[in-house]
Amino acid sequence: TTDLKAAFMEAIPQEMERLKMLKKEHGAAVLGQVTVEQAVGGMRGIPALLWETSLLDAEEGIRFRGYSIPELQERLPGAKPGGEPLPEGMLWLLLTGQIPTAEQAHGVTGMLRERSAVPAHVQQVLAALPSGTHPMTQLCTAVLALQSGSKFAAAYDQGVHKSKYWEPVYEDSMDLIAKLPGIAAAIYRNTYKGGARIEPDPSLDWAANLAHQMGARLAPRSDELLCVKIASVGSALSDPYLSYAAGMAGLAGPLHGLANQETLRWVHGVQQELGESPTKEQLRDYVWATLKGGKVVPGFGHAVLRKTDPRYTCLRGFAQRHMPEYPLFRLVSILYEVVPDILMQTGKVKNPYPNVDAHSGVLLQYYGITEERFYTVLFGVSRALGVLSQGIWSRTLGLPIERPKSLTIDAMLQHVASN
Ligand code: FCX
Repeated sequence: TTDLKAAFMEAIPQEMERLKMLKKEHGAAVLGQVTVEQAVGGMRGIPALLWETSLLDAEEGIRFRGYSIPELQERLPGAKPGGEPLPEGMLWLLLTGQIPTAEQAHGVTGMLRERSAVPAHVQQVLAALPSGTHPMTQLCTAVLALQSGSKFAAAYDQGVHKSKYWEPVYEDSMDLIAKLPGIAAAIYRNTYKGGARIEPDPSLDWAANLAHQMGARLAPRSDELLCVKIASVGSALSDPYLSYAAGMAGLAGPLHGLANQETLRWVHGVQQELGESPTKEQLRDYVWATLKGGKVVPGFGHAVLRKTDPRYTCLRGFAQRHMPEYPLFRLVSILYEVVPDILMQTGKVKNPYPNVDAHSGVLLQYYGITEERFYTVLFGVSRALGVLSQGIWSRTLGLPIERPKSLTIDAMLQHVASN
């Protein structure tokens, strides 16, 4: 079948059986212990959540349904033959666990196109926001404005049986994914191009239409760039709109989702102070000055990874293929040689290597998307494929409300004393 919903429905019985077996045969098994350091350290590394669409290993990097990023670049159908993977193919894989054929990926393109119109009231809400509103705030606002159309919220009000939750959650998720390019483009046009809208082009796929509606198709490869970028929360029965908006708000911190803008600002600071091609010595001094100023070097480090982020390597490969002489790319390459040693010398940075944010802005700048405060919206659009796919599975499998336990310091001290 080229129908994603039918393929998903085919995958449900086996996945439900696997979960039932896991709970029945291993429900009492211990996954690990939790230390005080983890509890006060951001719950780092505590195995406490079922998440099927991706798995992040500190050494191995990220795998989506078992495939590494290079494997996906090889196996997933391209926007163009031999080109970067179509995000629609990624969505098919994340939801069904199967690598799609080109026909199946194009079937998703058509299905999303039918759902892609952004309601007028959402455009009006965006236009009413004060100029200067951060693009990520605009994205959350637009998604919440869409929530009035949630099919899950309506079905729940009408008393839908819990075994049927998955269907309106699926519909909401596809409706939302389909509308994100139009919403992101409206935010970009309102914020940076005076609001003049560009209508979607029905001949284009999901990511190409994002570039088209942004007016960012300055170079033939900018669609492919968005493909490569895009292809990387609802237990309380919040519908997909509320859940996704909550996740995006949580993402929008400078240490995480906004790190891509922070990195570009920092690199522009290097260029302003040291010119286009600083020496390694000058860069070392600049990095130490950043650290002595009590600031982090954006684009380096990671809460889980303990090696160079495979997303960085993927974007670096794209740059080497398409913009090897671009000064900003060459500067980022030299930083890759200089920064890790310094971070290692601090003795406290657990992962001194670059993450995706050290490279994402370079490519966007090259293709003329120079407004770094918009970058996190592109991350938000890409993350929708994974988080909404998992959200559909969580409701399908009937996973209960998530509630990790919190303790006071006294309660921790009592717990330690009694063990
Ligand atoms: N520059 C300077 N100091 C850094 C650092 C960096 N790039 N990365 C970590 N450190 C510091 C931490 O600030 C902490 O210092 P402290 O003890 O004085 O508070 C110490 O090293 C130990 O932190 P560590 O355990 O290595 O890292 P955390 O898990 O606490 O934090 C992030 C991980 C990603 C938040 C951290 O590496 C950082 O701030 N990086 C810069 C921002 C960035 O690039 N974020 C993107 C993350 C990632 F790409 C993603 O969002 O997917």
